[in-house]
Amino acid sequence: MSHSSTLFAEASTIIPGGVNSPVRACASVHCEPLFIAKGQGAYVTCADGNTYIDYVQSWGPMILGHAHPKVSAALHHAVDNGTSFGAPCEAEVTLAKAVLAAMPGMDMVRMVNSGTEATMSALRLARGVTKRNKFVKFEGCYHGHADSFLAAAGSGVATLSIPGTPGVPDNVVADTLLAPYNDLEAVKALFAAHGKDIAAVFVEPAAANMGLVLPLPGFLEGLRALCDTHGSLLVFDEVITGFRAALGGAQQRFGITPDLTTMGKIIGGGLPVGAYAGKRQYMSHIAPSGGVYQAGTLSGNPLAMAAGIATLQELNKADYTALEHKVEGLCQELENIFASKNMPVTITRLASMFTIFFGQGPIHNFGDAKKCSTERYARFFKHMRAQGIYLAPSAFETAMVSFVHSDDDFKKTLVAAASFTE
Ligand code: KE4
Repeated sequence: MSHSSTLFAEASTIIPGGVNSPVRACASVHCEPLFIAKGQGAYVTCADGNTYIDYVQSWGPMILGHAHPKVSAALHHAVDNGTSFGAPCEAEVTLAKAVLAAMPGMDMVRMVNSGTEATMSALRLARGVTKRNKFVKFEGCYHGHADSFLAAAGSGVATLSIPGTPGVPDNVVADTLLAPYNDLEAVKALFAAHGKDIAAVFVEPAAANMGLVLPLPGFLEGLRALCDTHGSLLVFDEVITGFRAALGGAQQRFGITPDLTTMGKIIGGGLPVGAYAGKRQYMSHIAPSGGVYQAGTLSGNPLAMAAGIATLQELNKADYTALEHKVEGLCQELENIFASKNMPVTITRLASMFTIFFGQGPIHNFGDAKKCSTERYARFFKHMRAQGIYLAPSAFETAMVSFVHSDDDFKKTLVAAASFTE
């Protein structure tokens, strides 16, 4: 029995499902999870000492690769000064400035401890500012596990086919209005029916939790216009795309400025950090400057701030264009491999993110994504893991490439994919 299996058996008796986050359990790909002992650069090593090329990257944060020397050094320095003060510290100002410098459409930012906290708080703020309760989200998008967002959610909710709302009262999701991603007419209909009651439209500007689904031309622009017309706030959930789609996130890449932005993952450099940011006219409503309450014992934690600062310092020097070209080449080679097998595959890509859908495209929304074969993805996942390639254990997630994945890593990935037969 492998050490990972032993650990999983023990974990399963004392941690629900043996994991601290459902999608890690590998249920949808019909295998046990690896327990990871170490990450280094583009690689992770499991408890049994086997090393894998890592395309999960902790679901996004590790864009610099694991244990980046600058991030590790910053943490080593910070930890010797104490781990938490419950009082403001300079590092919070430094990271806030770094985030706002990259996203000039935002005036203020509040640090929290997860993406869930960021979106939950942004929704409360939008409701407090507009004095409206309803909001729009898109089927297959995932904005964390706060009650209001668990309707037709993506990521682990989709992966495990969990009915959207066990434990969430119907009246809570009654204010959650749903539309298919990329369907502007559906959003117009919601505004026609509820316009004066809609506080916000929440959108992943590139949806990465139903697999990677890109916005069609005009979709984001249309949401911006509808929000302007109806006095609703446009909220870009950039927990994944922030500092990934571009240094300034999807809002920089697509040239659309939302009213609020939620972030996480990369800005913590692998430590627990989330954030929500926006124009001063909205953020000034947040306590203690305003009446919309939100708080957190460990918000702005000095260790997490140190990791985030070091990460963003490196990203400000990084060549996003070069990384994008490398990933474009990898995806083109993957398409060629599957075409040579006459295997119907659609690969979506944005910057250093990609998803391999086992089905015919185009993939424009959650319905399209669900038509693809999750069982063939499960077989592909297991095949690749056996070849030393660690992909997301779900067809409804997105592969991530770091700045330290090498051409040799890509070659090994392509060789492994080429030997996949079923
Ligand atoms: P967290 O609460 O997990 O830090 O962030 C929630 C969240 C919010 N918004 C978006 C766009 C997100 O993708 C996420 C979380 N992403 C998933 C992976 N797609 C987290 C992985 C997990 O649940 O274990």
